[in-house]
Amino acid sequence: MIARELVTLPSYAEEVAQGLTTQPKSLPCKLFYDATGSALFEEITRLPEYYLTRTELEILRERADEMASRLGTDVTVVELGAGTAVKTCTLLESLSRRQIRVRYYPVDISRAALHQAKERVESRCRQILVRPVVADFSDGFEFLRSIPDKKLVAYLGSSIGNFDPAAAVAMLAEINRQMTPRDMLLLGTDLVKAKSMLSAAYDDSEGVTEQFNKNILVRLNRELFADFDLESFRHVALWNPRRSRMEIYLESLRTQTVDLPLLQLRVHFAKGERMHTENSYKYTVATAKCMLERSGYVLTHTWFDQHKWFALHLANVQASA
Ligand code: AVJ
Repeated sequence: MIARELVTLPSYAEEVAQGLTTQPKSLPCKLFYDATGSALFEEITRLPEYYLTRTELEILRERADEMASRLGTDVTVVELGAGTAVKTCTLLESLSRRQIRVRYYPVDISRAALHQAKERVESRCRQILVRPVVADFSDGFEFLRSIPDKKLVAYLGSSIGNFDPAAAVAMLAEINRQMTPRDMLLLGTDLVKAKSMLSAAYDDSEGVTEQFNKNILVRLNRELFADFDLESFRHVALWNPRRSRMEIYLESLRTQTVDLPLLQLRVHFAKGERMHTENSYKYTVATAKCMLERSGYVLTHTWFDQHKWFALHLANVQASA
């Protein structure tokens, strides 16, 4: 027996209850990123099949000088979801060759990641001022207003891919409202490509993505005292061409009932029933351009890697009528 009144429910409890009692069942993908999940994602980024991180880094490295010259001088870089700032370093170095002082504001919810970001950038580049910002995007982007200078707001890694088109536009528009007319946006999007390559990226041969997906269940077992049997679910990654997205599920291998005592919930799963855990949208230049225009930006340039697997889009703020 668990003394319910002694346990504080995690903030996501209501969302989980919602997702498990709605058909088809789903869990919010933000639950992936506890300490274990963040480490597993880091591992994913190093997998041979997961081309995204490596490819984006390659574009940033090879085109850093060109990007810097398009940004002009006196630009301050604000990176949303910066993590440990592995990718932005080369761009910052290019900028610091062109201007006297470069300010870099890595923004993340993880204080620990930001600490590493500061150490990394400062050790590589002494003339860069690092000002970490701890912020949760669900609280909005008002902090952008308090950052002076001309800003480049970078949102990399195909993180935008987790949002449905309407939510992506809403978020980019919300960022746009906090920007000044001379600010710019650098957006990383994964691109539509052969299904076989997409499937491999989200269902790797070492099973790291499966572990990453199932870590949600491990977390609910630990934090909500749920009794998900990990062996009774399998990882499924499907390409949905109509909606241009990879869909990630946990599929029940048998008829089963899962108990979530803290939510006072018993959830029934049919054999073969799929619980949705994540979408990862893939763009074309046309669909990315459309998304940017609907959110108040003008696309000015897109950089690709040699295979056109990934894209980095530079956009200006639309002049208001
Ligand atoms: C962190 C959202 C960019 O969609 O590729 C990787 C997450 N999920 N493998 C992605 C993820 C499964 C990743 N993003």
